[in-house]
Formats: sequence, C-alpha cells, structure tokens
Amino acid sequence: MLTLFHCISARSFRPLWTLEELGLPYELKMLPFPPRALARPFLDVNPLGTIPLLVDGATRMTESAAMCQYLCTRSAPTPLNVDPTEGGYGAFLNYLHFGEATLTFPQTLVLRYARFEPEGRRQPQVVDDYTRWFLARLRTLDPVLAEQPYLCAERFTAADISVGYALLLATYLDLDARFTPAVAAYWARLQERPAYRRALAAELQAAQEQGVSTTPAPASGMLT
Ligand SMILES: N[C@@H](CCC(=O)N[C@@H](CS)C(=O)NCC(=O)O)C(=O)O
Repeated sequence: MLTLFHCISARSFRPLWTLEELGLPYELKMLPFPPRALARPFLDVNPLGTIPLLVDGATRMTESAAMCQYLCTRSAPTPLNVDPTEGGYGAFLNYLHFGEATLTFPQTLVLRYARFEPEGRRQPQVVDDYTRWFLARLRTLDPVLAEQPYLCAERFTAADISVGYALLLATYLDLDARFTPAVAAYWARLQERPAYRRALAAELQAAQEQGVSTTPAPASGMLT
C-alpha cells in the first residue's frame, strides 16, 4: 500500500491528485503544518521535515514532481504518462519539473516573506520581486495554452498536475486575478476534473477523521 504524508494544499497535493487520477489505493496520513514544528516525530520518517513524503515499500520519496513521475511511470501505460517513444516526451518532463523548480520556487519566497515570517522579518522587496518573477515565468505558458487545452502530448498528463498545483498555490497568494485569459481558462479546466475534486474531498475528510487542522498549509501563517 502506498502511503502519502500530506498537509492540506501543500505540494503533496500533486501526488494526491495523481493517485486520484490513476485510481490507485493509498493511505493518506495528515499532518499539521509545518510538521517540522508541530509533528516532531515526523522527522524520524523524513529528516528533512518536509511534505510530501511518499512511502512505497522500501521506496521513500520527498520530491512532489518526482512522485507524480514515479506514480504514472509505474502505472504505465496510462494517458497521464508520456512514453519516451512519444514526440511530447521532452516537453512532458520539462513541464513536470517546471511546475516545481520554476513556478513554485518563487511562490515560496513570496509566501515566506509576505506571510510566514514575523512582522519584523518581512521583506516587501523580496515579495514584489518574486511575485513578478512568478508571473513572468507563468506568462511563458500563455502562447501554448492559447493554442491547446493542455501543456503537452495533446492530452491531460502529470505535467498538468505539477503546473496545476502552482496555480492552486497562486490562488492562496491572491495572484490568480493576474493570470492571463489563457492561463485562467486552463486553471478553470483543471479544476473541473473529477480527480481534482476527489483529491480536495479526500484531504478534507482525512484531516477531519484524523483530528488534524483543516487550515490549508499556505494559509497557516507558519514559517515554511
Ligand atoms: N521540492 C520539494 C519541496 C518540499 C517542501 O518544501 N514542502 C513544504 C510544504 S509545500 C514544506 O514541507 N515546508 C515546511 C518545512 O520546510 O518545514 C517538493 O516539491 O516536494
């Protein structure tokens, strides 16, 4: 059985959404955010203290985009995966990692220095610079999404989950109002997916059943 350690609306939403798209059985272990401070025993299973952690037998993974890739390549053939023999393979890997490395990275600086740090340590200049950084990089998707409904391979893939999570996080940063029309339409399309909705319902239900706060991680106001 796959076990995913998760905080509501944290990056672990990527593998959670992937699990729902694939219809795989999994156990969802909910933690308060940040677990490093609020669930210290978690450090025994993940010394980084970060979310997500995916456990599959002897396999332990701590990178959300790699988990999406792992889950869909292990489940291949699935439309969520792009096979190396397909023309869209390079674009698939690039967007899968673009979601975390290029889009979510600047978002975490905005979160940290606008919200999570105590008043005296906030950095408006960092917030402003990395907001613009994020929006400029997001705009590079505009010509692609103006022409096609999904990022690559002419279908919805795990790459859309990776980038889709960055769009979800952008809503917590109040940046969704600044999406271009093509990106806004893409984000609306992603939110209509039944598996996306099931993932939202699953995290809420698991948090309630496990007695964990249902406050989304990006709204928790704690240092990340
Ligand atoms: N690159 C990693 C980043 C993991 C990460 O930093 N997760 C955040 C939550 S979204 C976290 O656990 N922050 C709390 C902490 O660092 O203590 C991934 O994509 O999974």
